[in-house]
Amino acid sequence: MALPAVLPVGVPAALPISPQRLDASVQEFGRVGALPGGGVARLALTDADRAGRDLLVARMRALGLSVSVDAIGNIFGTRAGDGGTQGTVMVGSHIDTVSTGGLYDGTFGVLAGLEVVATLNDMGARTRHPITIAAFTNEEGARFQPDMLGSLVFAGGLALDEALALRDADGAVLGDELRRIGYAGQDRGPADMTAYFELHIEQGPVLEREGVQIGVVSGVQGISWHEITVRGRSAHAGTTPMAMRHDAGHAAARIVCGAHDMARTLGPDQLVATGYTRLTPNLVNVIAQEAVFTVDLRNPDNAALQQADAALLGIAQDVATQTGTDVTCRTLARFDPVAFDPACVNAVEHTARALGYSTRRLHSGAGHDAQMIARIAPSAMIFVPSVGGISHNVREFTALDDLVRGTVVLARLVADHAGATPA
Ligand code: HGY
Ligand code: MN
Ligand code: MN
Repeated sequence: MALPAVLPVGVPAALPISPQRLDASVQEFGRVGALPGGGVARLALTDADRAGRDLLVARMRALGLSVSVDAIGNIFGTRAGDGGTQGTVMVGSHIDTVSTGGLYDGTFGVLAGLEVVATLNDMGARTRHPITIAAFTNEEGARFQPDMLGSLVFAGGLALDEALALRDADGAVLGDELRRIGYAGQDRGPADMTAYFELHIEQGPVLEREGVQIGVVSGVQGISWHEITVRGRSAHAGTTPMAMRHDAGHAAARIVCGAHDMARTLGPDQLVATGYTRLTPNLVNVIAQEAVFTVDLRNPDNAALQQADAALLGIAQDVATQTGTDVTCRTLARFDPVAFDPACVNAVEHTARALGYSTRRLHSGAGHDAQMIARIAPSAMIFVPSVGGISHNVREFTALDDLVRGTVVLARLVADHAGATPA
């Protein structure tokens, strides 16, 4: 969509969002699931997540939004348009966090949406199309896999009953947890969307390193999560000759090192990480009988990512043979790279530049709900800098000025695409 050359009279280029109100929102949500040393832990569908959801619903209602919750627990707050329910402009992100979360990952995009609506309300502005703020369930995938679960189900990429049957590491069932916290909804989210814009912190070092104010996100790289289980044989660490050992802990370590060596051969775009490792019986003097661990592979090039997937499975098999263990691999998530809608990406870039902000295009290293919504609506993302490129860490930080700039860009995009007019 081309942006209006002439702004409607009474709708300023930079909508007057309130930095104080935005900062207060961020600090308020930072107290929900707050960790003693700073940061937050609101793992999906825990009591802390419920508290965040309850606060969000209350804030949406206070802004006069109509709130709906769908069957996977996605929350939608909608500001009606004059022209009926067609052509909704949706913004949003997620409010669940990893267990070492910061104040901004996901939550900032949802709170910026609230700030845009609050500003339009202050202005008495009307819009031709509805505006919906979305908070999607279990974006992080830290407790239930895959990640971006709520937006994936909303976009039709995963059957609801399959999602509801997912279990966490302790065996808790997603559907039971959703009912337990009171967010197993009956509603449906917006059916007809003009565009989806997600404002998010970059979570990497690029914008800060280059001194750029706004990231124009062209797309999201491919993601491949593997859970590998190695079965060996527990034995005494002091009496068992090395040649007789079937050491699952040793095999797991060799697979992880093999994965890192393999990634290096595929070039700097191939990323690899091991997030969790569980050994059984996990005792200092017992050779591990079982190791369960994850390997997170990412690459903007899908062919290279497929090559990495295949290579990882080969490494696991070879190590199993060499260590006399058994290995099985389970895919926890596999998403191809996604390119965002060119017109929406151009609108982000044009708007940010028209507002006088410096920009640069980049793809996202992290997964986001936008990559799922892109399946059903023209979508794009706006990044603001992360200090030190740190995220998924309680030290995550983005300066208020940067939060404000991102929110002003979001507000302009919403005003233009929803057809804002003064009272
Ligand atoms: O894993 C990711 O990239 C996202 O934080 N869920
Ligand atoms: Mn996020
Ligand atoms: Mn995250």
